[in-house]
Amino acid sequence: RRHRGVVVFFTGLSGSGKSTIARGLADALRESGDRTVTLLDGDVVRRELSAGLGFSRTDRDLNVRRIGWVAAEVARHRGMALCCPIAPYAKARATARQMALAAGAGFLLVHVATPLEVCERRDRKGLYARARAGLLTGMTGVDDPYEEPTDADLVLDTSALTVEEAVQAVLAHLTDTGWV
Ligand code: GGZ
Repeated sequence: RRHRGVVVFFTGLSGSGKSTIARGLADALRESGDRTVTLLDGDVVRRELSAGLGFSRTDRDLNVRRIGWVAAEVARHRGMALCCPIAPYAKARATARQMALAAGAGFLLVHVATPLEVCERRDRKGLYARARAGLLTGMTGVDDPYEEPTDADLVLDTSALTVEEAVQAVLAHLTDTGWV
């Protein structure tokens, strides 16, 4: 049977584990192999699609809208697109969902709800430390908002799950809902 396209949209704080889970999911899906997977990775998107944008609300919304649009185009052609921006604003996430549905595709919002204190303890890039020291302003979760999703299809907390378990949870959900 030919699959319909689907967008898996991960949202959560910096350091919550979105990209790691998305990469693991992409690998798992490519291995089982009956559909094409496009990973719109955060760093690559910021470099290739949203070069020049910063972290104001306007720029974040534009970044998330571009990601949502590209993902919807991928899904329109029956691909699976994985996106992992912070996407802190509910309205921009809703727009991404609408664009996927308008393209005749499915949309799965995965909230990677790792607590701020855990993200902050990881602080792989040192951004939280810089924000706490007042050297960086507008850091999501510190002095910039993150609107908790009320419409998540799946909620994962990577302080309670391994990456592998988180990937399996998304895969199980996709299987249960008929997307893979
Ligand atoms: C949040 C920031 C900021 C600020 C730089 N706030 O952990 P990272 O480093 O690799 O992921 C974060 C990334 C966020 O970019 P997104 O495109 O995902 O954000 S949004 O959806 O809001 O457009 C973080 C880094 O960029 N970063 N400054 N002020 N994260």
